Amino acid sequence: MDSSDQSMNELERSGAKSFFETAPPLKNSDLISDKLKEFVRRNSESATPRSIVCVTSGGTTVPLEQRCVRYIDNFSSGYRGAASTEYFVKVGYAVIFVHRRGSYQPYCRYLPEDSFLDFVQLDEESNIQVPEDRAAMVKKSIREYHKAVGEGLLLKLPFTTIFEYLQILQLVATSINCFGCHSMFYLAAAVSDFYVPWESMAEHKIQSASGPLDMRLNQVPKMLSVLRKEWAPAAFCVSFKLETDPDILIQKADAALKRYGMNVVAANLLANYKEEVVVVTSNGKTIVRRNSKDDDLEEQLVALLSKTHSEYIQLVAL
Ligand code: 9Z3
Repeated sequence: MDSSDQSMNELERSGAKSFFETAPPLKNSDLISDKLKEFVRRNSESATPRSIVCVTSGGTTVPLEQRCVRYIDNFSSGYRGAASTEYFVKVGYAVIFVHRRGSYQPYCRYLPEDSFLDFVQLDEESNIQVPEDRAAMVKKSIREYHKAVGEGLLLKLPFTTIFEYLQILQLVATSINCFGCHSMFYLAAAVSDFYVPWESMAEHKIQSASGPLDMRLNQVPKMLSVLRKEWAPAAFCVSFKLETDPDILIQKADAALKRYGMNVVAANLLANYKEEVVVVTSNGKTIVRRNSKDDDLEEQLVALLSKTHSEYIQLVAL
């Protein structure tokens, strides 16, 4: 490691430290820790050694006021994270689904686009019925969701702001550190790069009578480095890189792979992210394409990643 790497580490470490020191304290942090402890206990006691994955999903917000009326948001519906969660459970992972409140949820991805009222009706005695053409799908969702939760394979933790997201990610990372190389981070959430520090944020609603709004945003510390180096050094880490310019996508993904020590960077373009993701590793690049409009690209992506993760576990065990 040369001295510029070392000073970079120091900068990242101190940036992360001051971010957490000045962030508003996470509400329910004791409850979240208890849930994590129980989830980890259940999955580390299971007869067959289980791998665990933290899937992050949806966009983080950046509040502009402490009593927040306005905020900056990041693009992400949470569909990718919700779909991937289902496929991770299917291939045998226990999943901690860290998601934006109100975003897509696993096992009911037809909501919120369609109202749940479209899936139920009342018969003459006012009993709830599911229309025949929807019954098979609803039954499958109920069965799979309750099976995942009942078997202790799914824990859902919601966030809204960048402050909540990073504090929850830290709690998750330190809680599952005991899984070592059997843990994976699948960071599909769209995370703000800029934010207003809590102490310099207006308390009350910013008034328009004061004229045009002039504000300076600080850079969010690069937490991928901290995750990799401090919170979960043995984990298999997959981050996503989203760009709009095809000419810089792969170059940025390569840079993220090296700079943050990721095992995989899944690179996608806003224009076609549902159809194509380039999986970038130090061994090369693989393009994952959706087979048809009725398929989820996430099924193939999760299959490829769980295979690459197994190879990583074998390598570490040598
Ligand atoms: C992604 O690139 C995801 O694939 C999408 C999924 C957000 C495009 P949807 O939730 O969309 O299915 O609607 N996520 C990562 C985006 C991101 O913020 N990456 C950072 C970056 O590109 C690195 S952490 O710099």
